[in-house]
Amino acid sequence: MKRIVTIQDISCVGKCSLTVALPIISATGVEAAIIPTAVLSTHTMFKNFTCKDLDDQILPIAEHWKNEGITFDAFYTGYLASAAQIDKVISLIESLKRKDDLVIIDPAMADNGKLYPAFDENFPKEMARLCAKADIVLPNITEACLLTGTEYREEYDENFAKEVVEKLAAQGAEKVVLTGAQFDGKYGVMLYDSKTKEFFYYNQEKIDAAFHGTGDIFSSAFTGLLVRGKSIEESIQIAADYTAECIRITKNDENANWYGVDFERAVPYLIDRIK
Ligand code: PXL
Repeated sequence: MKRIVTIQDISCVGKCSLTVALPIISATGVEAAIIPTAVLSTHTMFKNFTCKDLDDQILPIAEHWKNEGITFDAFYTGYLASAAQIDKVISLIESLKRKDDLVIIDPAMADNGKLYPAFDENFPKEMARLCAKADIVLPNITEACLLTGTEYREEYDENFAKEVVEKLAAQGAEKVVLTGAQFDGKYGVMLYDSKTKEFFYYNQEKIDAAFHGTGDIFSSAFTGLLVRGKSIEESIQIAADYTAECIRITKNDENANWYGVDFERAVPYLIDRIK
């Protein structure tokens, strides 16, 4: 059985980061090991959330695993609690990664032109150092702009999206998967492979609704599918369709929570698509 270690926070309520990564990776038929970067009472879109940084656990956990000979097919990182965690996560990957293991980085730090509340302006520069180590980096357009020092635009065209992903790849990542790529009346996911210099675009129907945690749902499904053995293009398509299905279900349920999507109800859809 393949095994992923995912490194991100545990928001006790909020349906994001580890509370979605664990069930979704499991649903893809891949083992999910974790390192919680912090424990929060809720995600940071709630007011007055608590946060305990688990920074001092990252390296001791890595050392124990190294001594036990524990290996992973992929290292998948999401929301990190502070800039100080970046070097620790880089050390962990350098210490445990074997030649063919995948490094997948979701620079979960911003959306809609704005950094998440817990981060200062220095954070994207630090996150860019981690993204430089990635086989695949999974930003939205806000994150791609912040990581490359590009001025954010609410509206942009295909050339702008291509330029930003090329710039990000030039900083070190081999492939860039830009989520929520919206231009020229289209909405979808753009893949750039810096080795072949090729682009792939998966066009989706745009659903008129925005929910927290959908980036984590896409990234978790994508990573599970890829490690399970799907091609990168197929992993993008199924993960994007699954995320859309989660949004559709949530939008159509007037009793759904405001703080996240009902990804649980679409798990059968995801499993059906894997068969
Ligand atoms: O979904 C990204 C995310 C993860 N973790 C925490 C967050 C957010 C987005 O707001 O606040 C704690």
